[in-house]
Amino acid sequence: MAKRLQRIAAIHDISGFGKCSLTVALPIISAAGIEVSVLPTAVLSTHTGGFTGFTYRDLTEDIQPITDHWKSLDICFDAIYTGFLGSFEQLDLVTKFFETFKTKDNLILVDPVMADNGELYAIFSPEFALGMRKLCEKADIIVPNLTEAALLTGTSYHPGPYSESYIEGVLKKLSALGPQKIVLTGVFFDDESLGAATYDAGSGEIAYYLEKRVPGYYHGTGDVFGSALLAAVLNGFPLNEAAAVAVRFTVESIRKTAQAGTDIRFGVNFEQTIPELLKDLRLV
Ligand code: PXL
Repeated sequence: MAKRLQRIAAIHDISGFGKCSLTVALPIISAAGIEVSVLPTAVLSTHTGGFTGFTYRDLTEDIQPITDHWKSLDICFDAIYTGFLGSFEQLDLVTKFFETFKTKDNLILVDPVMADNGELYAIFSPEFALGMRKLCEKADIIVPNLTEAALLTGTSYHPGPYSESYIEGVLKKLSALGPQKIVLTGVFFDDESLGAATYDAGSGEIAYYLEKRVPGYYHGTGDVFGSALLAAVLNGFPLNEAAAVAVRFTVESIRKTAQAGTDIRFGVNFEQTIPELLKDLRLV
């Protein structure tokens, strides 16, 4: 009998315009040969980063019925990938989802989307970070940026440049929360480059992968990164190599966007970079 496709559950919002969360996770992970079941937590007209007047249809009420229906169908997932979650109630419901679908063989990847550049996103209260920390405790892999890492570990945020000893301290504090594998984004040691650091608590290995920095702040890049990372992990890449694939994909998508001169709120040109991602993943 043919082996079934690997399958993940992606639990994020749908921001109709602006390329982030599900409109990024679904195409990237599907292109990498992995089936994506989507559990939308909210429908927005745009993401909340830099737009005003966006609509926000909360779907909290649907999360448990969707969980129950999927369970009744005996569906299983090779990974569960969560991103932007809008409330404490959603954090609790996603915890229940983990309890329902976690097995000894699958993995939970939590991207604790809540902050960047030293600041919480406007819609979150400081207490939300504590709830997100609890969710991270249940993950196998977490993918915070340095602002989120500070919030999760209850330490103050430093804008960088960083030293290796500082980054290693952050990685170990994050792993002490529970996850075996940490991928920290927004790491840089000088103004020329930018990338990610990884820590595998099982092997004790710490690795860095940096690329030449493209100036400017582009929205949705955390989701582009997280989706490519998960695609690489599920395609058998070790954590440090998966992070390298994700950095290359994200930076190249940003580079294409910078060349096109698009509004930075509109997301990055990941679509045009998918062929390079598939080569990097050795799928073509
Ligand atoms: O890319 C993260 C993200 C996802 N979803 C929504 C957001 C953001 C970041 O601002 O606003 C709705």
